[in-house]
Amino acid sequence: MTYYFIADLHLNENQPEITRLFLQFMQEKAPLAQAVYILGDLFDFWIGDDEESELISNVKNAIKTLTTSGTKCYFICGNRDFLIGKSFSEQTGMVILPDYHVIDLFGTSTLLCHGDTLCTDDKKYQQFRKKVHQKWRQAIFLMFPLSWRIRIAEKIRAKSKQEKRGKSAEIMDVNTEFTAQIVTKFKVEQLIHGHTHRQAIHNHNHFTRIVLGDWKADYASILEVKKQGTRFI
Ligand code: OKV
Ligand code: MN
Repeated sequence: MTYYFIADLHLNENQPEITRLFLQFMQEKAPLAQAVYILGDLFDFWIGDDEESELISNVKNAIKTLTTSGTKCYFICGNRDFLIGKSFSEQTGMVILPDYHVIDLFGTSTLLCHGDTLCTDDKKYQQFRKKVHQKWRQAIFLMFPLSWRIRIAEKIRAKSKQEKRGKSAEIMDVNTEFTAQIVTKFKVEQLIHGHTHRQAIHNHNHFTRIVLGDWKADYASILEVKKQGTRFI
């Protein structure tokens, strides 16, 4: 019995090597697992399930093939691909989970999340998140034709790139007090998240915090959890 956890692949057309690594993982490693958990930012951006491209269809096919062959695939939305919806889920068999989700890993209660909600020091980002997560705002955005959404998203990304230059490394990391509170609230022994791109296994006083890394052209951050142990492969 094996579980795999990945996050922050940020798949995009300009880095085809990462998509190739993902497809390789989905064909070679994932089918041997009980379940694959994708903890957000599978895609670098997502403006609606109606967008189509070779990249998107290759990824959808890989997930569909996996779920059809019996491996479960779960997804928690990231700060970039939070608009992935029901249609994607139905086309691929990938189950979309809420922002926080507790699972049992061989007797260890484990909280899963993307990780952006833990970065409470980044006030600007939390403000942005609150806005774009409003159901009415999303509904209106999704009513626009695809060509408008592409333009709007490009504008938002350009503006965000500008603002990011002024943010310190500490602001971009999780807030330790808030994270401890969340872990207490959910009464878990372990937390797995991504988002900060700082792959690590932290042994805190009352819980273990596992941070999934981001994917690069020559590096796939994959956490493997077996009864015998937990490690990055
Ligand atoms: C995702 C981030 C761009 C960060 C817009 C309503 C609104 C959704 C949207 C547009 C942008 C996602 C969907 C994207 C994340 C950025 C820039 C910074 C920090 C609206 C609902 F407001 F227009 F009505 N969006 N896209 N950023 O390009 O994928 O996470 S995105
Ligand atoms: Mn993220």
